[in-house]
Amino acid sequence: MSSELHNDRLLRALLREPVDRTPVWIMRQAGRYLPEYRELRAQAGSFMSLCSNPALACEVTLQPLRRFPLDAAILFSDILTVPDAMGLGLYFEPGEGPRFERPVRDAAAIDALPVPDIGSELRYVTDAVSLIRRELAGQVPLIGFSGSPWTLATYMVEGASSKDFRHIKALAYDQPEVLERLLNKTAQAVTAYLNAQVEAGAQALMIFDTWGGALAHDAYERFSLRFARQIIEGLIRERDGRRIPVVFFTKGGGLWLEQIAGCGADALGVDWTLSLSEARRRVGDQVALQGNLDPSVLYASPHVIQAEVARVLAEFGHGSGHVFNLGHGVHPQIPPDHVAAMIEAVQAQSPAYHE
Ligand code: 1CP
Repeated sequence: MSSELHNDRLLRALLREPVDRTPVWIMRQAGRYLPEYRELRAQAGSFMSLCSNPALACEVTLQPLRRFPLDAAILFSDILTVPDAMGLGLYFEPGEGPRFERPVRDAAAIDALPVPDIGSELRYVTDAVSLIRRELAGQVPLIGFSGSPWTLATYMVEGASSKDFRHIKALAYDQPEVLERLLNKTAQAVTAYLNAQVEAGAQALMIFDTWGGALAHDAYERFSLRFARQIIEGLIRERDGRRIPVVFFTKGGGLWLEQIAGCGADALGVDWTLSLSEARRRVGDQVALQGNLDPSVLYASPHVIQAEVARVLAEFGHGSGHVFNLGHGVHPQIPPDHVAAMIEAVQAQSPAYHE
């Protein structure tokens, strides 16, 4: 595999090295807002049949790159493949989102869970990573990812998406050591999974802690951040002479930013609830920042989108260390033209911040 990378803006910005303009990619850039994705998914029959077939996962990964001049590809997969490989039985109820056949709610179920053998159970993911790398041919870097142990555990214990997290919170308060055993096992699986993605060709890694912001103050350190730190310590950080940057994203974690900045990641994802100027002031030179346009801005008209892009770029200000992104995933109802307007605005406006 040729290791030459023609566009390394993403990797450079994540390491706070100089760039000519701010790199941009979009969380959930491959997915339901794209008609070509909806068509392929209808043909494949289900979301999991896309994920588990490396050729289809590769095709879906590349779809947004054919439309937009993005600075990164992100593996098309899902965070819930890891608990699926631990035997929980992932399935998708049409229109309802992910579900597990066998949620784990007590010590006996948690202690019986295996740490999966990534090489066999998640071979379809690492095969997709190798194939995508080959097809990208150095056009842009490929981001691999996983969920954080806490975020994965919310689905593993609740058995589905949740608004109140009642089962996992009850477990956290009644039997914290049992929950810690689950998080520890999941952290081991996630570490092996991310390293397997690096070995297959992933050039940057992102850990999604989508539900970290649902935790109470001290509980965030105990049940989320600590395990993120443990994972990051165990990751392969260099490959083919290049550093593999790690992004850690706790949605709703703005209150704890200083604390999160010490987790060992090169960059932090930031949602739209705080300004990048404040975020930058609070983390200093410790980490780069990725974000943080409110995804709902993309419902507005292109001239408003341009103005909001201008605002986010100005909030970060001059110098490297910013990767432009939304503050969370793109919504399925967004017109692709509006995504194009956002990317064009970043390309047109950001060089001024790197002179
Ligand atoms: O076609 C469909 O109906 C499936 C929708 C879908 C898609 C497109 C799901 C089910 N997952 C994905 C892909 C996906 N999931 C990616 C692809 C790469 C990209 O282009 O960004 C990524 C990175 C994820 C990660 C993911 N899955 C997260 C963390 C990031 C985030 O958005 O917060 C979470 C929480 C999930 C769980 C999940 N999987 C799918 C859905 C609809 C959900 C969210 C359910 C919920 O809100 O609880």
